[in-house]
Amino acid sequence: LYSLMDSYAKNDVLSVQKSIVDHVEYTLARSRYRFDDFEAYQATSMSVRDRLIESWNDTQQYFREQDPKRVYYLSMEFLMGRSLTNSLFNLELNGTYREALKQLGYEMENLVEKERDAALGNGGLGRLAACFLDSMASENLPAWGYGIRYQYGMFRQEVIEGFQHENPDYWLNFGNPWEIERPNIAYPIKFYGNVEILESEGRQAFIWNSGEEVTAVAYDTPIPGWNTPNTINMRLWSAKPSREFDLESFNTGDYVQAILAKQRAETISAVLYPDDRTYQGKELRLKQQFFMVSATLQDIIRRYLVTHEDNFDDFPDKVALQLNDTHPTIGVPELMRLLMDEHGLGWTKSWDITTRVFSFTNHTVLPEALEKWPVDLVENVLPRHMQIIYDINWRFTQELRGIMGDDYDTIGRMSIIEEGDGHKNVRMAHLALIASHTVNGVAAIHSELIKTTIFKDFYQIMPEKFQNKTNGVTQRRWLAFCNPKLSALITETLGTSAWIKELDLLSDLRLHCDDPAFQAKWAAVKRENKLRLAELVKAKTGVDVNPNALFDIQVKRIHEYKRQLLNVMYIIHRYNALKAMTPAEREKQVDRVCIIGGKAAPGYDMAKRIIKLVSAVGDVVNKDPDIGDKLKLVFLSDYNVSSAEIIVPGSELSQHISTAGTEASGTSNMKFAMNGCLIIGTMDGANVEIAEEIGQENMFIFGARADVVPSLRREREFFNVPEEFYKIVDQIRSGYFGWSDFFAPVCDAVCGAQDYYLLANDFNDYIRAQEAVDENYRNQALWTKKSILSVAGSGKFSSDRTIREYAEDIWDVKPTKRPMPT
Ligand code: DL6
Repeated sequence: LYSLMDSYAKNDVLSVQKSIVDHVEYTLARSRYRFDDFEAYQATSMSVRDRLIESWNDTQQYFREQDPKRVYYLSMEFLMGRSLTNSLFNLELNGTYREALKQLGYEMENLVEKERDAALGNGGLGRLAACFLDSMASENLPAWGYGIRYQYGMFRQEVIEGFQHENPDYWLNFGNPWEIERPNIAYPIKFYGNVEILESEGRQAFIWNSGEEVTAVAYDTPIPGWNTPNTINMRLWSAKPSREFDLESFNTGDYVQAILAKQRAETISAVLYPDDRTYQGKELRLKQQFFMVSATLQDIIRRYLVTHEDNFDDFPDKVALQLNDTHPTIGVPELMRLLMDEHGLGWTKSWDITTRVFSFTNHTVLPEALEKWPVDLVENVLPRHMQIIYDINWRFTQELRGIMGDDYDTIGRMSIIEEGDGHKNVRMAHLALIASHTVNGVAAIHSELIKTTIFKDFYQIMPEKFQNKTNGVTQRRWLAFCNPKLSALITETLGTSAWIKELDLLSDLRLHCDDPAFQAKWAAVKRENKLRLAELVKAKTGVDVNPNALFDIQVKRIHEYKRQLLNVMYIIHRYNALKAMTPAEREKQVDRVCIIGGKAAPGYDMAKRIIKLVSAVGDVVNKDPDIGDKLKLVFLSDYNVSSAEIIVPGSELSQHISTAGTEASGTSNMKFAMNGCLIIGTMDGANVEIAEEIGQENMFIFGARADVVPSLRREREFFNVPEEFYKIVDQIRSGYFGWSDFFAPVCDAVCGAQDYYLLANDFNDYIRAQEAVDENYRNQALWTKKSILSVAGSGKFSSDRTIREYAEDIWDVKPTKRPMPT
């Protein structure tokens, strides 16, 4: 068999050209003599996909033969971005395809722009899942990602006169060349109905008579690793009408109603919920979650049984299931149901299996983001699952009584069922915690915080479950391919490109940080990347920015806790200070271009007002003739993976300024540091570990530390708030930037007891840190040195390292690399 594994698809320029042109002619049915850039993109992608499919098939075949323990990453979000350049990079075929296309009369750059981002995620959590897939493939893990193939991904943001508009992202409009539909891999997914209990021979059987049934159909996307023949799989489920179901309505003559009911099935995988901040209790969202996990578990069990007949004894030794936050947690009662009701196992055995396969990652300590589903809703949509959840809870609370006796307060706090105001809720985090063998936070500080806040009671009785797994990002996408110039300089300097796999090797750059010749090359690369970013700013906003200015960036979802407002208030402070100077004094100041970008959840009123404020302040500052190039502020709309690939390499200062204790980790901080951008930030999330790795002296750290934040909130009267803070609030309130009524709630939110995120408290220290930024920037040699040291210190933040830790400490899965084709 392995002799056949030699690639059928040849990778020389001529063969690549032939495969592209064949796809133009036979797949797209266009003329090989005349096809446009979009068609060229499609054909090129399909040609690349052919190569991926071969290695995908061979990898899966190898996994089947070796039968190692496998890990499945269950996530409601995968924020993949574009695939063409990433795949070519990982296959190391970039040069060949570029040349092949050039000879055909096409430029790779133009084709790349034709690809729509696959934006099946909100932000950090979804992008982390995408980085993890890349690392799992590159680390040769027998791993798959499972999720939903939303027809509408994250909305496209348009900002018109400062107001956010959400446009649907129908990314599949012109097809998606990267996916492979598998109509033969389909599972029935049931909802609603009732549960019948049949008694026979002293045993109870539970029959779930569903009230609605849809079919989950698999779509596979091959995920190539770097410098390995392994290609793993991302399997996304799409909802289709079930074939058997509802035949009756057809037969009773209500033909049109029956068709409409079938169409409704497709809405389950229609749209990604664009809010990563609050749980909303929407029935459709619960159906989406169940749809994803039910299809996934049926698929995993089916594959397992192919080699293990009807014996589940080895299941926990062959399967690890990672819950990406609580979103897939309904998988816990679903696995119990499948094992007990469909495969005839008893409760004890099923629970033993369940608790040995699941592990759970928490991504937030914000209480409003913790999912709680109303019991009534779960009972209605998933009646059998509600019974199982009650059973799990009953057994768990009995255990607690054994441990803590009649301490009903604690037992009530820990129960899966929250009772109150006549409403009952299912606390999904508690269910996930109870059923998982491990729970982890995503940065050291966050993993400690969950032990003392949201999961305190659980930590007291099951401390052994708690771990930390500091996030990481893939250096393939976030350095090697998004910043080719820096990447080339690093490889030239280190004398090896091995850092693309072993990111710790970057530490050797420290040896060169004081070398003026190296610094000059480094600075030249940054300047080129800044020019690219300046072009993007011009194209998106019409504003010309001075490439000699310091490029200062804050791009991320708009949230009060991330404190974009603090940034804007500082910009107003800077503007006021410049205005108060004489022209001669002004001339001496560092020029700044401030770029803010990010999407607000459509229902998040305050976030939308903050976007408007950014744009209103920008309008005043950018048009002020006294200010000129000294200060610019732009809001960059529709921040997404592809724009980040230009923004990150081109930035010099990036802001990660959440109130300490609120940002679980952050991952863009890692991307910026890896691209030689200095960080201004609080001691929050992964900033703490970034400071350990690259040195606090190479960052601009400010603000209250997490341990004092709770007491600061209680003791506001002792705040040392600069008078200027309230002057700026009044300046906004009084209409200096227009829209005074509209901005009133924004102003109220940072005054007195309302200032939950402590902007007033941190303002002075933030100004101090910003002044240090200017001072450092004036000394370009010092700045460049710090930029080099940032990159040198970012080795820890490779998602390869994170994934190795998950594999060893949580999943117990081993690399399974297929033999290199000869
Ligand atoms: O772990 C990935 C990412 C962290 O880096 C961010 O700090 C955190 O805010 C984000 N969390 C979410 C919220 N999701 N939920 N639930 O996206 O996760």
